[in-house]
Amino acid sequence: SLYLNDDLSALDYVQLDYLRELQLERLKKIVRHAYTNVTLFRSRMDERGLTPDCIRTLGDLGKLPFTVKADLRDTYPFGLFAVPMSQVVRLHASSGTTGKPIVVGYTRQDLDIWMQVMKRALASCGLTHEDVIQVSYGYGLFTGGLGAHYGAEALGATVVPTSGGNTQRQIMLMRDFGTTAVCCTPSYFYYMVEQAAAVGIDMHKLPIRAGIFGAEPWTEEMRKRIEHDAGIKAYDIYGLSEIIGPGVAIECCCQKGMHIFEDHFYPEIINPETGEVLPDGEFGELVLTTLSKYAMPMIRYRTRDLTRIVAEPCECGRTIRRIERISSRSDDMFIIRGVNVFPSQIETALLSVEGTTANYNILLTTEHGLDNIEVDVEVTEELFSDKVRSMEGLQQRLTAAIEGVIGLRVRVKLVAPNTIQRSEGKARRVIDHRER
Ligand code: ADP
Ligand code: K
Ligand code: ZN
Repeated sequence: SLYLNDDLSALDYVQLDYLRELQLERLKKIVRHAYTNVTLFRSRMDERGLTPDCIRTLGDLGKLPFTVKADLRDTYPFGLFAVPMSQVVRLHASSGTTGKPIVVGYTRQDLDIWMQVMKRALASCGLTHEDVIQVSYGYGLFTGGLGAHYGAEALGATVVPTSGGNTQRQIMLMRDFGTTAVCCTPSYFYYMVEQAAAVGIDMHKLPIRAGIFGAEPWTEEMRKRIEHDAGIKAYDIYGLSEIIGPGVAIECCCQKGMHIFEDHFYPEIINPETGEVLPDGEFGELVLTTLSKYAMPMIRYRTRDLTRIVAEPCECGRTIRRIERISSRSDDMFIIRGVNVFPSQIETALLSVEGTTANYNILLTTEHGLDNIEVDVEVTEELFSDKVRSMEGLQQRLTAAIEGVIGLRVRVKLVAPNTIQRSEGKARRVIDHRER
């Protein structure tokens, strides 16, 4: 059966010539599927005089046009779906810039593939059906919770679907159920460790031995700290809703880069300025093509995530290539507690409120191990010299406006006119003082 006794992980070790053949076969099929069923793909290929028959080698992929995040917004909600809604069995959504989220859909078979890659992902960091896996990613429209959940179940592990939040309860269940692995964002786990310590629980003394951490950028220093403070192995997992969700790539026990499940997600690295495809080993923007996802195929999707492909064989013996830890994104989006925030969202919100100027800074800090946003906003001269009460009213309106758009708690500080630094070129609105 798919669930327990098969060895899907064998695909991680396939002969490279077989893998390339499989990828090419799948690529041809998915390009034809996308061309036939998605107006955007067809019109862009037609414009360039391309047909699905132009794909004869894996290298021919480079001829195809890119897909970008704006394409998902512009076709909101279902414009990129390539099957009738009757075949779509699940929807997920992630945050977008204009209040409209990015929507993704899955067929039954797409969900099976997602489950398989998540199962392979968990197995690659040494988890088995003996493990008790606590899923503390949010369950819901966000892909993290359900993605990890089904993979862990397919592995045969005992799944504890706590979702995010209610940290003291998370810690109690972790102890009482004998949780051996946790899936969540690295920053949330860091907070859990702190909260555990605050109530006198030493994670070193609990059965927990692994963390599967992703959905936000984090550093090697953060890994070391988590591993030291909790006595676990902390593994980096990568994914994005547009491609499938978590389980696109993950570290093996060597913890030297993330193996990408390239039998399903074909990676390219491009120069983000020119779009030129770069050879393995060179640093640039990760571009992914889904080779086997049918509800919403993604052809050459520009992730805006910056990394490089590591083609050298890994000590673990897996033949599928690796990508390096995602060091940054190619645009100025920032992520707070696992939620994507764009400076433009904050600007739109604060400028919709009267009494402010367009001079503002977004200050990112760490307080008690959690990310915090402070928005410093200059107010007009008249208002600043006005009564305290109207200042308070303004601050509340601003806070509500910004929180309404980004869905996160924010501290708004009204500052005196002419105190925020002006820019002579590009404004640097985001000041990131977080401990990372
Ligand atoms: P949302 O857009 O709502 O945050 P996604 O899960 O689709 O939901 O976000 C995917 C993005 O999260 C990726 O494109 C990447 O920028 C970031 N991300 C996910 N995993 C990692 C990771 N392990 N390291 C760094 N960034 C990550
Ligand atoms: K079990
Ligand atoms: Zn490896």
